[in-house]
Amino acid sequence: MHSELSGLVTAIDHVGIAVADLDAAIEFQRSTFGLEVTHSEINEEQGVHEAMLRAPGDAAGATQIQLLAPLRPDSAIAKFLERNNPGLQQLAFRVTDVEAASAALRAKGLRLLYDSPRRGTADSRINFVHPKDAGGVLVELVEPAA
Ligand code: MC0
Repeated sequence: MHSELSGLVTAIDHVGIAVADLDAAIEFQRSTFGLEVTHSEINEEQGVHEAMLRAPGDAAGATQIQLLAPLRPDSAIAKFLERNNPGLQQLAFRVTDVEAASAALRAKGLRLLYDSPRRGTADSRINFVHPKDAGGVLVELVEPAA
């Protein structure tokens, strides 16, 4: 098992924005910045209806914007909207091995929100670093599906 993060973080995968109305937010990003939807899904466990968007010049969608709308009032996104209104909710790093990255961060004394990875966008495996241990930023670790 890796004891340090070196080499595990490969990119900024996405930045997540909490929104109240997903369709309106997609239309805003399209008409204002030219972003295109590449994927959308409902993640029941996370309580979100989400869309991933890429810049037209980023054919591979290397770094995406994730729009997150709440499915239910007790979800993390509903709570965020209540407290902060719409805005940046998370920064997601792409990692090669979410378990190894989580272990390396735990070893540094950071709190990971889950004991073991959960299902994220498009069958990725995810975990989160508590925002209070990451400079006030909710950091997600994403290991894309193979
Ligand atoms: C809360 N805090 C944040 C924050 N959420 N700070 C920065 N960014 C955020 N997003 C702050 C609060 O203001 C508070 O600060 C402190 O953290 C602790 O707040 P809390 O009341 O104890 O905790 P909650 O209930 O607000 O929960 C925060 C927590 C929760 C991060 C634990 O949102 C969570 O479990 N998030 C992980 C899951 C998630 O976000 N799912 C939605 C995206 P003060 O100073 O007032 O103490 S799903 C997703 O992302 C998937 C689909 C994917 O990408 O694949």
